[in-house]
Amino acid sequence: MPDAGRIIERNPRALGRALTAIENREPSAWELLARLAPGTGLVVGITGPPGAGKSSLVDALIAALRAASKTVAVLAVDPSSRATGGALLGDRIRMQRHYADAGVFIRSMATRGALGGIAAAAHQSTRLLRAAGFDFVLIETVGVGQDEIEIASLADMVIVVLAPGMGDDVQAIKAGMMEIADIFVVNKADLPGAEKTAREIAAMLGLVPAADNPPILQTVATAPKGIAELIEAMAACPRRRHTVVGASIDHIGIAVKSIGAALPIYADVGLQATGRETVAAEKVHVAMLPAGASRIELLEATEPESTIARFIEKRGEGLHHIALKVPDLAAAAERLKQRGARLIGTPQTGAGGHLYLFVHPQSTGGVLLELIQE
Ligand SMILES: Nc1nc2c(ncn2[C@@H]2O[C@H](COP(=O)(O)OP(=O)(O)OP(=O)(O)O)[C@@H](O)[C@H]2O)c(=O)[nH]1
Ligand SMILES: [Mg+2]
Repeated sequence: MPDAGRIIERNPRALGRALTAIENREPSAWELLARLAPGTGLVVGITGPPGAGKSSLVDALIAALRAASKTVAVLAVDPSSRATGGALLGDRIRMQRHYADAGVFIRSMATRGALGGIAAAAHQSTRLLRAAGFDFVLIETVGVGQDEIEIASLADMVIVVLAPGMGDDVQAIKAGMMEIADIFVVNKADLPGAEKTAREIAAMLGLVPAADNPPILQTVATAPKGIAELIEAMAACPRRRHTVVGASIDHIGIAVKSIGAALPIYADVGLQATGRETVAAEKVHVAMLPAGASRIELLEATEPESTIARFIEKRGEGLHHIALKVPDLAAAAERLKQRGARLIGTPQTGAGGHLYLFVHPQSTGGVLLELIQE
C-alpha cells in the first residue's frame, strides 16, 4: 500500500495502486483513507445516456481547466454489464491526449453488476482523489439505472448530459435525472434539435416548480463550444449537502452475568442462540441470537479483569453497545471526526475481515456505538 505522502504528491503510480486496493476491498486501503485529510476539490458527477458525449465533454473540461492551471482527476465508471471493453476503451481514446499531463489523472472503473458495485468503491475512490489534492474530481457514469442516484450521493454537483434526437430518452430518464441534475447540458448542439431538447427539459422542469431551477446549457464538446459557460455554471452552483443513508442495526450487544441464565428468557420471547463462542482476546463468551435482519449479542466476561466484567461492575448488566452496519466506514469516521465526535482509535480489521470502529458513548447519547463495514 502506498503511503499517504505519495498520495498527496498525486504520484500516479501510488494513486493507481491505492485505487486498485480500494476496488479489491483491501482493508489497508481503508486505513490509508482514514489517515488522509479530506481535501477541498470539487467533485462533479457527469451522467447521461450512452453516447450523449460525456467523455468528450470531460475531455473538453480537462483542457479548459488545465488552461486555468487547475489539476483534474477523472473517474470513468462503467457498469460491467455494458462494458465489453469497448466503452472503457472509448473513454481512454477520448481523453488520451491528457494522459501524459502530470496535472491530470484518469482512471476507468468497471462496476460489478448493479450500481451497488460502485457504491462503496466509487465513494472511496472519490475520497482518495479529493484527498490527493486535485482541484476537480470528475466522475463519469452512464445514466442507465441506479447510477445517477449513486452519483448524486457522492458528488458536490451533478451535470446531466443529453443530446438532441434522443427522443423518448428524455422521457425515459426523466424520473431519475430530474431530481439530481444541478446543471443540464444539451451536448451536440451542432446537430439539429438541440433547441427542442432544451425546451423539453425546461418544460419538464416547469412541472416541478422550484425556486432555483438548474441551468440548461448547450455545448459542442468536440468543437469545443460552450465549455467556458459550463465552467461558470459549475462555479456558481452551490455544493450539495449530503444526507447519508444506508445504515442498519447489525446487532445489539448486551452485557450479562451469565449467558446460561439469560438464554431461557430470550427463548421465551422467540429468540434462539444460533452460535456460541469464546473470544479469548476480548475475554468474553458470546451468544448470538438472530432477531429479524438483526441480532442480539449476549456478552459474558470470562474473567474479572475484562471490559465486560468492569462494565457490569460499574453499571450493572445491560445494554453494552449497538453495532451499526454502514456502507462506508472511513467516510462515516471522517464525518464524525469533523463534527468533533469522540472516536475510540481508528478503523480496525476484525477476524472476519470486516472493518470496525467504536464511537464513545459521550458522543452518541450514552451508548457505545460500534460501526461495522463488511
Ligand atoms: N456532433 C457532435 N458529436 C459529438 C459531440 N460530443 C461528442 N460527440 C460524438 O459522440 C460520440 C459519443 O461520444 P462520447 O464522448 O464517447 O459519449 P459518452 O456519453 O461518453 O458515451 P458512453 O461513455 O459510451 O456512454 C463520439 O463519436 C463523439 O465524437 C458534439 O458536441 N457534437
Ligand atoms: Mg464515455
